[in-house]
Amino acid sequence: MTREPLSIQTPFLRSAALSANLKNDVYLKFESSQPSGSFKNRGIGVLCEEYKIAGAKGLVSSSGGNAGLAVAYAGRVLGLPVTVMVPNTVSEFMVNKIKAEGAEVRVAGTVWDEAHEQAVKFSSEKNYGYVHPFDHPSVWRGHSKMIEEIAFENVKPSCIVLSVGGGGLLCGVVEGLHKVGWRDVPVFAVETEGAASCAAALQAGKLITLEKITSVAITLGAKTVCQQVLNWNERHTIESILVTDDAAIRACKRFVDDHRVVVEPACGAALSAVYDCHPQLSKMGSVCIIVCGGSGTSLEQLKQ
Ligand code: PLV
Repeated sequence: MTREPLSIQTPFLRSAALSANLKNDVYLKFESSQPSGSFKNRGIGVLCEEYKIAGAKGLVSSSGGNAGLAVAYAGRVLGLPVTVMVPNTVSEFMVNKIKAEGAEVRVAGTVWDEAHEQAVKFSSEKNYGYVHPFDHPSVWRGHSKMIEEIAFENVKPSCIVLSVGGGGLLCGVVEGLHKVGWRDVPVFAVETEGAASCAAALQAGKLITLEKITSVAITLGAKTVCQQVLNWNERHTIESILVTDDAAIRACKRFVDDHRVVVEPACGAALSAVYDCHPQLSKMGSVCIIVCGGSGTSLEQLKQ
């Protein structure tokens, strides 16, 4: 192999199990197949390469886990040192994966927002490029490519279902829909009840900062979504769906049986909206779920 790819084209398949369950075609975009196990490789790969070209000495990120793992991966491929700030909710299982990519991991605070503050400070002290996990145009541009890949398959779903943390995936997907001329394809933005910063912002029409995160889906746990979510909401149909932690975990387990892939509850949130035939989806035709993935959950944790 020459240089390892920063991200790859992922499989796009119809799910027999989910289609039979919903009584409509359900397609899956397997972002769980990216090198670090989540869609993050796409946008973060783009941003890290830009920093490398601009001459950054290193990279620093703040993360609920997956963004950090994607930065660690990109840093190793690009030959840049990486420091990842994580809240203390991130499991040892995940911390070890980030370290295995050669990055330094520092625990900073109890939620992602606190780790973010530390990482911004660190980046200016050390002259490292700060890799924001969701609020950066290059990150959105990188994520948007997954929609171009779907359009290339000549399947136009009637809607997209995805999970929302800080909204980077959502902004990238909507950008991609506009790029391929699918402005009429609505997006269902799924969150768990204890991490519903997107639902709050969409309802209020302005950014709302949650007091705390109470969901097990820690990688959905940004207390405020990015402003770009509200900007897109003025030009694109975005509907919010809330699910329980239990439903998200149940969906992860069913997904292991149906598709032999372990994903995090963050991804289980989007899957559960379809497994549980959410009423908002009943008025739609075919559905495409972005299987955003996530490397932070072991099979053992899912069972517990
Ligand atoms: N996770 C971010 C933010 O965490 C992180 O640092 O890893 N699905 C998975 C598996 C994720 O890891 C994330 C984000 C999302 C969905 C949501 O993506 P977003 O933040 O772009 O909406 C606090």
